[in-house]
Amino acid sequence: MSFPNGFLIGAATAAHQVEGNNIHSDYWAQELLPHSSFAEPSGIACDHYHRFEEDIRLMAEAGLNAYRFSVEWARIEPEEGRFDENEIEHYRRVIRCCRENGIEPLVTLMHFTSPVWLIRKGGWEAESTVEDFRRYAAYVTEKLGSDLRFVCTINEANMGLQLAAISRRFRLMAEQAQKNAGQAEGTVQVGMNFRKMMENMKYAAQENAGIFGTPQPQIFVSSRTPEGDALVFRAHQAAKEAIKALHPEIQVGITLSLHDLQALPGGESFADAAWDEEFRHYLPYIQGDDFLGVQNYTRTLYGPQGQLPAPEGAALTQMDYEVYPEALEHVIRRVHEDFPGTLIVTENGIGTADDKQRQAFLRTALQGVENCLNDGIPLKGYCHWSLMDNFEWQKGYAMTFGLIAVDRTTLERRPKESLRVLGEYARS
Ligand code: GCO
Repeated sequence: MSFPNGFLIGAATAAHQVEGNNIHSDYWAQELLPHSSFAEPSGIACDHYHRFEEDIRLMAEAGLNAYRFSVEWARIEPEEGRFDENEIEHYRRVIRCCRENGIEPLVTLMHFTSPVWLIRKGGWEAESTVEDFRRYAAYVTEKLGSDLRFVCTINEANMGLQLAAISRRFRLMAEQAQKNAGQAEGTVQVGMNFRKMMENMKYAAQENAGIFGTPQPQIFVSSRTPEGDALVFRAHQAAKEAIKALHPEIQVGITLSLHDLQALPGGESFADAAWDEEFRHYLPYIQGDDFLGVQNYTRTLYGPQGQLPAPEGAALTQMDYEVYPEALEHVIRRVHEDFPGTLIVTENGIGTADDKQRQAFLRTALQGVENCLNDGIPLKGYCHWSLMDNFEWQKGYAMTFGLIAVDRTTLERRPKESLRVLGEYARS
C-alpha cells in the first residue's frame, strides 16, 4: 500500500482529554458537580501539557508526519477579554516541537470545551458567542498563525443536533430511561453516560445553576436547537474570515461527526433524512472551505421503523457501537458526492483493549483511504483517534482508543504495536 508524497498520516488528540487540569473550562466544572454525569473527573489526564515533547517524539520515531491537537480556549481566555500570553507561549512550543520532529501540526481551535464565562453568557445558543469565538480565533491566529498551515475551527460541529435527535428518540421512553438509556450510548461517537444523566438530572440542574447561572447550561456537547445549530456554523464562518484576513495561506476547515448510514429495505427514507440532518444541510456553510474534516467510527442501520441496533452478534467496541472499519471509505465517498473539495480524515479509530483488533481496524480503514485516493478523491491526510489512551468525556479513562497506552498511576507511555503499524503506512 502506498500514499502520495506529502500525504499526512498521523494521530489526533484534544486538549481537555490529554493535557490535564483544564480548570477554567465548563467540562472541568461539570465533572466536579456532586451529581456529575461523568464516570470520573479528567484531573491530570495524561499530563500531555508537560509531556508533549515525549509524545511528539514517540510519533516521529514511529514515522508519523502529522499531529492534530486542539488549542484550549479556556486556557487562552480564562476570563472574558483577558488573554493569557503564557498559554499562547505553551502552544507555540508544541507547534515548534512538531516542526522540529518533522510533524505537521493541525490545530483545532475548539474541541468541545468552552470557558465557563462563555457558558454563563448563554453558551452555544447565545448570539454573542459568534463574536466571542471570532475574537478568540483572531487572537490565536495573530499569535501562532505564521507557523500553521491547517486550522480546524470547530470539532464535530454537528454533534449538538445528533444529541438532540437522540434525546428526541429516547424522550418518548423517559419513564423507562433507566434501562433504555444504555442503548443510547452506542448511537453517538462520543463518550456519554445517558443512564447516569437521567438519574442525576434533577440534582444536576440545581448544581449547574449554581455555576453557570442556569439549570440548562448550553455547553457545546448538548442538544442544539436549529437556531443554535446555525449559530455554530456562523461562528465557524466568522472565525474563518478572521483567520484568512490575517493569514490567507492557512487552510481552514471544520470537522463533522459522520456515520456510514445504511438503509435496509424500507429504511431508505430514514437514512436519507438522517444524512440530510447529519451532513447535507450544512453544505451552504462549508462549500467555500479549504477542506472538510471527516470523523467516522462506525455505521448506523435503518429499517422500516427507523434506526436499528447493531446486527445480532456483531462485534462491538467499548463504546457499544459496531466494529465496522469499512464505514470510513463509504463515508468519504458519500461526502465527496456533495463536497468536491479537499477532505482530511481528522478522526477514525476504535475503542478496544485488543490492539490486534485495532491493527486490523487500521489496515481496513487505510485500505479504504487508498481506494478513495486511487479513484481521484482529493484526500489530504488521515489522523487516527487517538495518539494515546485518554479521557473519553463522560465515560472517563475506561475507553482506550490510543496508539499509546498510558499507565493511569505513573502516566508512563507504552507504545502499542498499532503505533508501529500506522508508522509503516506513513513511511510507505
Ligand atoms: C469525538 C471527539 C473525540 C472522541 C472520539 C472517541 O469525535 O467525539 O472528537 O473527542 O474522544 O470521537 O469517541
